[in-house]
Amino acid sequence: MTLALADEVRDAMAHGRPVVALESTLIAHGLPRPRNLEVAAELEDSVRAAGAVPATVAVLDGRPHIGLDKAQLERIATDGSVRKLGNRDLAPAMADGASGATTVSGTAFLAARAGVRVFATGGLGGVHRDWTRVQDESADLRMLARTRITVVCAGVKSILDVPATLQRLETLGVGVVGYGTETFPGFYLSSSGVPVDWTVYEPRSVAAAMRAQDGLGGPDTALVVANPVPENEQLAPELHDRVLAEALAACRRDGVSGQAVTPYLLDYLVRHTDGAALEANIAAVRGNVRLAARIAAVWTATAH
Ligand code: PSU
Ligand code: MN
Repeated sequence: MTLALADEVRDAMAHGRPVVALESTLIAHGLPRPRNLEVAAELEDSVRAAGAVPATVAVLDGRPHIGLDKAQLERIATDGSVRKLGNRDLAPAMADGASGATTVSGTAFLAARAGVRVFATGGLGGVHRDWTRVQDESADLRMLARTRITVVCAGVKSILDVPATLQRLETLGVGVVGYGTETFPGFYLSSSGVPVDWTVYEPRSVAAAMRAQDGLGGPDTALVVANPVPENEQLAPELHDRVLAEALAACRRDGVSGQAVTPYLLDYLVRHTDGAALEANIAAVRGNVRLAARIAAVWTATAH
């Protein structure tokens, strides 16, 4: 079999128990060491505490893994040679025997292949600011347009052009629901200020939308559950806006492009906010993982 499923994950799926896929690029390339390994382990624990099984997704020595053991998770978090793998990188990485952390696009694809329906991350990739000059749009969007998976996130990263990204999601036919909010979250910020068309307040409402999606059939598109970071844990908005402007200028000045852009900007924000951006990012991911576990629990209890 091409995919290596952890025993625990295989077992849970065979018995209809909840599984939550977790993305690994945020661990390997989004959070600084050594905090990243602590967070990775904490996220897995919180999925377990909620009665679900965590399945962190990554490619190890050319083999896609759905669920990692402790040593494998440690490798993703600490080995500096671990690559960043979007969906398009999976085949070359496999052929090359390479190891890499998967982005939202890579994770969504592999998780769906393995039959995992619920997935948690921090913030989605999207359309970058300055898109009229540089055509940088994350592969996350296109993958979400062709994968039936429910992604719990704190919106899209605020380093992006948020209205343009939401417009793209609409064009691509990807469903977006705010969780307990009428505005789309802003990743580090509780709100991006942009309204959402749909708001849900309970995990069972998300599961109901998933069931409706299955009932309809039709295109395999994702359902984005946009869950804001709590206001008391967000990055102070003025600080966010000021440092982000500096970060974008520095990124342009340094000529950073392609896959390196997102990690560069996230790192800049952490270093120039005295770690406050890191705390907000972790708080957002934590909340998403907890919510994803609750959604997965209702989903397995009521579906099929
Ligand atoms: N969420 C975070 N930190 C991250 C990411 C998400 O809190 O680093 C990652 C995800 O893997 C997402 C990627 O898919 O950033 C987007 O990268 P790009 O813009 O290069 O597509
Ligand atoms: Mn990009």
